[in-house]
Amino acid sequence: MFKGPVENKNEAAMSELVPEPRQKPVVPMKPMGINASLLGYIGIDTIIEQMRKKTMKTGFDFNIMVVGQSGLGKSTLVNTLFKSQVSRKSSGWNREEKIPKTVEIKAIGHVIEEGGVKMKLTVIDTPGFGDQINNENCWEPIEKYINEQYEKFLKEEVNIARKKRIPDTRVHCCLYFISPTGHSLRPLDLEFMKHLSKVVNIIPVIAKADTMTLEEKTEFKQRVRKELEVNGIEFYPQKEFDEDLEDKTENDKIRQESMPFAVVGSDKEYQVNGKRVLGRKTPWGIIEVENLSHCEFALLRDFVIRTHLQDLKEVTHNIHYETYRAKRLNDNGGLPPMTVETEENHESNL
Ligand SMILES: Nc1nc2c(ncn2[C@@H]2O[C@H](COP(=O)(O)OP(=O)(O)O)[C@@H](O)[C@H]2O)c(=O)[nH]1
Ligand SMILES: [Mg+2]
Repeated sequence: MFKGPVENKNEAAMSELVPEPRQKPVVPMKPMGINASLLGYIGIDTIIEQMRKKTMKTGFDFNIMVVGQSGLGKSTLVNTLFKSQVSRKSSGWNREEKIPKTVEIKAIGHVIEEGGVKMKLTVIDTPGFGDQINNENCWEPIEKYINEQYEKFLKEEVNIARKKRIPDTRVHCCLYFISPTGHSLRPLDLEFMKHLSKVVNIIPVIAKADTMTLEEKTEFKQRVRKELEVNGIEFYPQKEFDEDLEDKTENDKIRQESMPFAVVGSDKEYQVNGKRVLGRKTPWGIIEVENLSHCEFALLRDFVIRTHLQDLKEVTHNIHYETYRAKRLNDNGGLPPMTVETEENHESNL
């Protein structure tokens, strides 16, 4: 049934490929009849499969930074997120340096593989943030780190013999941990998010949500959203980057209801109704971290990994990195920073 007309049509199209000179460019004729969809088939949809194969081969980088005061459960949450011991806690260098004196930034990379797709996940921990008596400007070392990654990428990009695939160390997402006080955000929180929301995708989370009652949690979430709005702080997903109505509808819901995700973290498993679940054991029972009626961890995980991972990467590249790049090239009189080798050189060259 299908074959005959298709072949005929192809022949017809072929004969048209030998046009008389100076005629209009050959446009495939409008297919007619029942096999219209087959006739017009070009194969553009196979790009999805091609992209999938490429991604499976090369894998991709995804870099998450966690920021917040010590003891808010950053390391625990990161472990929970990937159900593997990926953060600082696991590498055993937590013992001696209980509270580092200054903000240290540590990046630990792990390759995670699922369904044949490789993801090189790097978690950047910032122990020591906000732990000092005077926390003025404590966002600075973090901003510096983020900018250094943009600079690295930029240098690779403007290299004459540039790598086919530039290693991406740029921070795609910064989880900012808010203390579950039930009061308001602290000046430190506002300062950090105010400065950093311009250079990185910030996702605010309320830490240790199990320490609040349901009413306290709802109220605190509302208050945090209000305070962020009053202070003009834009968190991810930023309104201005919604691409279409579908994005807007989906993201509005996240912005107005889910944010900031009130999470509970744990890397311990318990037996609940015959199933092993990640949870926290308390005298009153087990808090299941992946149970939506217990906390919003699963929402956060789905948001970062399942629905917005690619978008986080794109906003980082198209907005934050682009802003950095334009500024750097401008400062450099329109020239790419090619001769610049180190950070010190770069400063003296400017
Ligand atoms: N109640 C409660 N405790 C938590 C939670 N997450 C972590 N903790 C505990 O808080 C302490 C500090 O956690 P850690 O992940 O090391 O915090 P970090 O300093 O921010 O990395 C540990 O004793 C954790 O077991 C949570 O969601 N709820
Ligand atoms: Mg930690």
